[in-house]
Amino acid sequence: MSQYHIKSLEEYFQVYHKSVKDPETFWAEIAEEHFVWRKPWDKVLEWDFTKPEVTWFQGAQLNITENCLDRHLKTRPNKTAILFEPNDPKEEAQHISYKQLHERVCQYANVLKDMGVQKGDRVCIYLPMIPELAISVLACARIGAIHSVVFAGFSSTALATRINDCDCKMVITSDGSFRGNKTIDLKGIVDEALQQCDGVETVLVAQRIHSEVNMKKGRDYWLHILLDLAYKDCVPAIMEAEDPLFILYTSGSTGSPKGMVHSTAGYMVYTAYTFKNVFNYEENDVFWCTADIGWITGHSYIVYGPLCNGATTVMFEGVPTYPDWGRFWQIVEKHKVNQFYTAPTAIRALAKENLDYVKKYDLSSLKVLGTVGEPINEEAWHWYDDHVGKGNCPIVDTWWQTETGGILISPIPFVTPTIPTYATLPLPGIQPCLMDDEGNEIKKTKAQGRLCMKYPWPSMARTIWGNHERYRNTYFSAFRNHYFTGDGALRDSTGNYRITGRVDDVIIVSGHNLGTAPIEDAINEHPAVAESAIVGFPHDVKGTALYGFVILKETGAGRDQNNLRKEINQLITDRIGPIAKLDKIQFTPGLPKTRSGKIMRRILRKIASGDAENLGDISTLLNPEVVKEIKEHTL
Ligand code: 7RM
Repeated sequence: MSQYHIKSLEEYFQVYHKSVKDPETFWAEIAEEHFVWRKPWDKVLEWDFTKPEVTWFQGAQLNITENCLDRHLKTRPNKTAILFEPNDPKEEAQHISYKQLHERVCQYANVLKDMGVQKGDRVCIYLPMIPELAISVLACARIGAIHSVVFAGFSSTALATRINDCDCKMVITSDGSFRGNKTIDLKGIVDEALQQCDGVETVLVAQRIHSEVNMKKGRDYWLHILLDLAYKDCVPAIMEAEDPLFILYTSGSTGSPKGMVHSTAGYMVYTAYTFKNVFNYEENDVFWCTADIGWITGHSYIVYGPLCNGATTVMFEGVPTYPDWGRFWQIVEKHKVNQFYTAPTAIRALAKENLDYVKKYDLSSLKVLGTVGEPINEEAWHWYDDHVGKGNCPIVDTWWQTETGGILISPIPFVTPTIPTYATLPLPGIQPCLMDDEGNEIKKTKAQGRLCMKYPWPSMARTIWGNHERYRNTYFSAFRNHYFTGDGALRDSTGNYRITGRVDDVIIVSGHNLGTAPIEDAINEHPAVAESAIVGFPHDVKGTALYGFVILKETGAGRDQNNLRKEINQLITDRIGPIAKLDKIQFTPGLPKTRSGKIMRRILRKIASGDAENLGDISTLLNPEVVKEIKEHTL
C-alpha cells in the first residue's frame, strides 16, 4: 500500500526515504492504486541524463481524460468539476459538473475529429479563461492530439512563431475576450498571425463577446454551431505512456521560445499526486489557482491535477483589479474557496492597496495558501499570512518550472514547518542538490549553490519540440549527469531550500557575489516601498555596481527623494552590509514584467548600463509603456 496523502512529518520522512531508496516501487504503487490504465507498464523507469532520455511507465496504455472524467462518473457525477467565475461579477457563475464536463469534452472531441484532427496532430489553443479553454485542452487529449496553448495576451507575432514552430494545423480561438472593463479582439490577432502561418487549415471560433468578426470561408467555423451537431459520446484514444500530451512554450534567456514537450503517463501521475499533497485537497474543497491556463501552472493545477483528483477547480476569467481591488477576496467569499494559489507579484500589488479591500470579505473558508513564480519576499509573505490567512493557513511556497511539469520543492501543509521565503523540502521522489562553481556537488547541508536534480521524476519535460540538442545543451550540459534548473538556492542546516532566483540574477560587486532577492527584500522592508528590482551596471572600480529601480507606495509619493535614498541604503547596510548599497536609485511608477509576472531584468540591465537603444523584442511584455518612462528618467 502506498501512502498517497501524507499527513505527518514522520510520514513524510518515511515516504521520502522510500521514494529515494526505491523510486520505481514507490511510483509504481502510486500509479497502480490511483489511476485507470488500459494496459500496465513493462518498465517503470528508464533513464540516461547524458543523452538525455527518460521514460516512465514504458509500455503502459491509457487516456488521461478517462482519469480526469470518466472514472468520476460513477462516484461524483454531479459534483462541480469546473466552477467558472466570469470577468463581470454581475454575470452568473457556471457550475459544470463532472457529467456535464464529460459530455462537453466528448462532443468537442468529435468536432475536432470531424474537422480532420488526428492523433499526434498539433492544435494551437489561443483562448481567454473561459470553460472552452479547459474543454479544448481535454478534447485534444481525448483524441490524442497534442495541444499547444498560447496565452491569449501574446501578440500576433508571438502567436505566429509558436504556431509555426510545431506546425499546428488548427487554431482554436474566440471572437474576443473580456479583461476588466476592456474587450480584446482575439480573432483579429489570430487573423494577423495566420498571414504568416501556411500550415493552419482550420480555425474554430468560440463565441464570448458577440462582436463582429471576419470569418474566412473554408477556414473559420463557429464552434457553437459545430458542437450542436456533434455526438455526446467519444471513445478515448488509447495512448502510449510516453506519447506527448502537450507542448508549452517558455521563453529562454536567449533565442526563440522553447516548446517543452510533456508526456502522458508520467505527467498525469506526478501532477495528480502533488496536487493532492501540496494543497491538502479533500473531497468537498473548492480549489482556486489564479494563474491562466496559458501557463504551466494552469495546465497542471487548474486542469489536470485537480480533475484527476475529482476536485472542484475555479476558473476565473477576470483580473484582480476589476471592478476593484477586492475582487479576489469577493470570489473567495462567494465560492467559499478552501485553497488559494497565486503569484508573489499579485500579492505585492494587492498589499499596496487599502486593507479594507481584504477586511470587507469573509475569508474563513481558506485552509491553504500557495505562491509560485518567483521568490516571495519576506514582507509579502507576512502580509499574505497575516491578512489573508489570518495566521491560520499554511503558506506553500511552491518551487517548480515549465520544464518540471509539476511542483518539486514545497512544504506539505500541516506537515512541513513553513519558513518565510523558503520553499522548504523536496517532495517525495525529488532529489535536488547544490553544485559549486567547479561543477561538484556540495555535500555540506548548510550551503549555497546552483540548484540541480540528480534523478528523474515522472513529469519532467522529455525534449524541446524539434530540437533535442537544445534540450540537452540547456539543461544537461552544465553539470554532468544532472538536470540544471538555472536557479540558485540556499540550503539551511536542516535541509530546507530557499530559492534565490535565476543564477543570471547574481551580481558580482567588487568580487562579492550578491543575489538580487535578499537586497530587494531589504529595500521592500522600507514602509514607503511597494516593489523594487536591482541590476548591475559597469563601474570603474567595483567592476559592477548596483542600480535600483523602486516603486513607491502612495505614502512615499510626497517624500524627499534623497532622504528616501539614504534610508533605503541604510536598510541594506543593516540587513546585508555596506557592500550591497546601491549606487543609483531611480523611482519609477512600474517595472517591466513578463505576462506571467516575472520582472524582465534583461531590459533593466540594458537601461542601467546606458544601452537603452538595443532592448530587443519587448512586445511580449505586460506593460511595454513603462519602458519608455524608465528610459526617460534614467540616472
Ligand atoms: C511554475 C513557473 C520557472 C522559474 C524558476 C524560478 C522561478 C518559480 C518559484 C520561483 C522562487 C518559487 N514556471 N520560480 N517558483 N522562484 N520561488 N516558489 O513559474 O517556467 O514560468 O518559471 O520561476 O526562477 O526557474 S516558469
